[in-house]
Amino acid sequence: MQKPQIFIAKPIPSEVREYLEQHATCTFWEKETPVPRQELREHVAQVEGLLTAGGKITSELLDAAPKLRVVSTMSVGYNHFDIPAFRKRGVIGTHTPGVLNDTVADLVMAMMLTAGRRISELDRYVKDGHWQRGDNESLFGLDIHHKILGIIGMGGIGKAVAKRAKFGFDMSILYHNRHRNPEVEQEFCASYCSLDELLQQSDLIVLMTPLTEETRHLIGAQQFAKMKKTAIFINASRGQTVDEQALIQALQTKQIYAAGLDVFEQEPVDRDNPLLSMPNVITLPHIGSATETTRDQMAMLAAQNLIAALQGLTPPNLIPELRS
Ligand code: 8YV
Repeated sequence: MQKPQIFIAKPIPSEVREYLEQHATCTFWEKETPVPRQELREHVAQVEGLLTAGGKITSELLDAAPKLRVVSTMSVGYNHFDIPAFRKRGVIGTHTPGVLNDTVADLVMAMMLTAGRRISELDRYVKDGHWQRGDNESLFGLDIHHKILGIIGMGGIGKAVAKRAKFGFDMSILYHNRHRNPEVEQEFCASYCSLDELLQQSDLIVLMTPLTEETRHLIGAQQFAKMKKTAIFINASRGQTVDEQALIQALQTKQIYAAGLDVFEQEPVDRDNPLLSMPNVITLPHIGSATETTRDQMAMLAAQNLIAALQGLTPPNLIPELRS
């Protein structure tokens, strides 16, 4: 049987390369910079399978790809896929849930601690030579242990955060989700509540919901107004789930205490974005899953999804909205 042609739009580890080469005729994009749009269009026009990571897969791109049967993204989020266009053309879409949960949850905990104990601000303070005898009280932060944590979006990553918070930091867990989850209620003594209740009662708020039309700007001025003045707000989902102007205002007017952000409405973030000059805001370049081990696992899973689908099997991680 002839091997299918595939295009891999992102550098991948050698074991994943070898795996793909066993099953397909591969064209690899070797550069770290994203494939320019026109080149991507030319490549997808030739292939049955595409392995990607974040560039938009639009209906216009699918139109340029008459042979394309499968698009596999090396990410859990798939908001860069035009799902109705996939459905209309019968193109299979897959993603990589699960393998990144612990790595992203670790980063969420790091952001909570960094924001609460002002770690990046005070690291700068020492390095810039401002530390003086007797200035200790002005350096106080907030505890995170024993606090109330509100998790918005209780999927795999939300659960990994709840586990750390409950068993590592003895926090009480509130959560808000599309569906109630009796398992997490039992495992982490988590309480399900409305979004408003969660915002009002939580000391730490972690936004982990996928980006959809329903969750775009889920957190805006009204929601920040409900939070405690001592609240720490963490976003490790997608920048567009938050109205960034409202977040900036909430921080400028001290409506909330601090924020930890791994994602922004525009990425890379504009250099004049006011968030970058706020000492109580942690700004990270979308590195939730960015460890070598986890990215390797994501690449392998994306490759396995792609090959399974091309072989006519049900891929392990079909995008939920594309399941028949
Ligand atoms: C990265 C992510 O954007 O998995 C996701 O949805 O946001 C991140 O892990 C992505 O995997 C980059 O390759």
